[in-house]
Amino acid sequence: MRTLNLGILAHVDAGKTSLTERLLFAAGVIQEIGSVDRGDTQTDTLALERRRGITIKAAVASFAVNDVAINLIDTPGHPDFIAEVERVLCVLDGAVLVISAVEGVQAQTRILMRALQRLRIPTLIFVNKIDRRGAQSDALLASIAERLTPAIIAMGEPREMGGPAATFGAYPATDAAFKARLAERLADHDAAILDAYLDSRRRIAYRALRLNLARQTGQAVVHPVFFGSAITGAGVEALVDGIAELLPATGGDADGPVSATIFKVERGSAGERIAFARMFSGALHTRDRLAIGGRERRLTALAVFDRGPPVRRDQIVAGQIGKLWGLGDIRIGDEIGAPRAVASRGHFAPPTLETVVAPRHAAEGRALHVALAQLAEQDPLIDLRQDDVRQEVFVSLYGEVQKEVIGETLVRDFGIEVDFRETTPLCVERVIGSGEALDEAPRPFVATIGLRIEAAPVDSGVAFRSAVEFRSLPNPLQEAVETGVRETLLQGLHGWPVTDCIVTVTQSIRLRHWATTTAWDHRTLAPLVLMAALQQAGTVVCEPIHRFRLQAPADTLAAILPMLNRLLAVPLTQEIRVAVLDLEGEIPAARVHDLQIALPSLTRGEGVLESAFDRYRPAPGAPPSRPRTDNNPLDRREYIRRAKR
Ligand SMILES: Nc1nc2c(ncn2[C@@H]2O[C@H](COP(=O)(O)OP(=O)(O)OP(=O)(O)O)[C@@H](O)[C@H]2O)c(=O)[nH]1
Ligand SMILES: [Mg+2]
Repeated sequence: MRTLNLGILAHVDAGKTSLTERLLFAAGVIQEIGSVDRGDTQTDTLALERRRGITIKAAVASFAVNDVAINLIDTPGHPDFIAEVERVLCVLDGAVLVISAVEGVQAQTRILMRALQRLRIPTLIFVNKIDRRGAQSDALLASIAERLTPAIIAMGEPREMGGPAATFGAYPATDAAFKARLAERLADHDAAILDAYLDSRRRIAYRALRLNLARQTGQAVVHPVFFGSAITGAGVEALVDGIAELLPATGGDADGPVSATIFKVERGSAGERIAFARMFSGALHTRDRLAIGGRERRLTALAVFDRGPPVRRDQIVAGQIGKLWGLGDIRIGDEIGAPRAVASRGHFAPPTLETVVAPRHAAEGRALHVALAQLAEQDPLIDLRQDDVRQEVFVSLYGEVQKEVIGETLVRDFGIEVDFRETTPLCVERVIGSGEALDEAPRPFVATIGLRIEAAPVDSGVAFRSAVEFRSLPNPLQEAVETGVRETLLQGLHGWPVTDCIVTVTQSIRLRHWATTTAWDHRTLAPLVLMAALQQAGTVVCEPIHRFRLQAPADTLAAILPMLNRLLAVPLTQEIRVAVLDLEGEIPAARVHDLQIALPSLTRGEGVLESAFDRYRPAPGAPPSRPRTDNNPLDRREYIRRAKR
């Protein structure tokens, strides 16, 4: 049996969880349709999800169509939980991007589509909520073509939109106009179809076009569009047929070398760690011994998703998704067996906010740390930073909703009440020019290191190179220098992560006491040299900026503008259409929440705000700084004193 691992992605509230429920019902996996509003769906199972009516964690459910086993992965749409989507992307064979027929293309829709395209994930588009008043079809198709991708083909059209009787009619094979549109679309990426299309004497068989459509959809160069309603079920059957016909199910090589990726980790009722794995090749069996991250682990139990909830099995094979027990401290992103060439990280912007978490009862400091570490293992982007001097824990964040969820989880799952300090932006430091420094075996180090740091293009990250001969800097010592360099770059001249730069080892001299030279000397000296080079180069602190879109009654503009001004937001374009204001602009990430809170009273409760990270921009005024939590390589004497301890 072939398998299709299918992600359901969309802007918040577009109807992913409702659609997942519908698909499971249509396939006969569930006998009754659960509802997000009642809190009894298959995939929103956490108490917090049910109470808030939003998805927080990605969840898997499975069904079968013909000979294809489909694992649906329902993902959260709220931008605060984008990290969940990030991890899922690397295990998908295909995706359904859901768009609300009423709200249309939204901020997150664009961000998701960009990621899907970058990764070439075959994607169908499902326009949901055609039963709701204000639902659109032609205008929406035009907007999808303009704002997402022109490479779309509507597979049918909605009828009686805007009410419960709305249906979807797929274009039949006999529809000449559809056939012509299909041929034209496919001709963009297929020379044979282009030739036939241009030659009016030749006719292309409809079946050949459909096969070609499946091929091009599988290559992610064309995106078929369906319409329907997750609530009434309209169009869902056509979508299921489309999924089975047009998205590429994989067999995978069950006899090949083992290759699997962990995309989710949760804790079982007894506190045991359970890893969700997607098998790309080979097979795993219970009691197998696996090497993970240099350590041997024994797989004690496994369960495979198979037409419904996961079932205990002895083996999991290529293509499948399953739950694995017994793998110790396994983490999200870990790979079992042969590593895959695809980078599995960094499709979306990193968190741009940070807050301090403090236990309400001082005695729970230790317990809080353990609890947060456990949350961080389920969510690698909850980046913990411990300030030993002030005894504080910093947590990086996407937004206020995520902060609330962390707070509620700590109470519910760990019984720890916490307070959050004010949320502050997570800035970055960009290198301005270039700088170079050399330290020749300063006491107490038995090592000589020269380093150069220079600016690199935006978004290129940190590159580390060596310009010295292998003989004077053998691998273990080079790795020690690199570790020291990378750790130092987490807190630059002003305490923020330094990004987009190239660090080069320019000197490393063999000393007389070579034999005693250790990795410790290299690792510990490197930060001092790097900071000296960085001071020479200089950095500029950049703050995260969001792009926002605000829709509100036109007559509220006069109330909105002063508020934008106060929050340092800059309107870029504004348009008024039929008494509705549509305003786009930029706003510092740390102010988005204030705007969200102020909006209802400014707009009689009718304002709608969407925002998404756009870029980092130099912070105005004196550069903001962040207290250091490392040994402070900017203070040489103090650093050496602490390092020696
Ligand atoms: N009228 C109508 N309402 C819908 C439809 N699909 C979903 N809804 C409603 O829209 C709201 C959001 O639905 P969800 O299924 O939770 O949306 P979601 O995309 O999973 O939301 P997140 O996971 O939080 O991003 C709920 O109140 C649903 O009842 C639809 O086709 N028609
Ligand atoms: Mg949902």
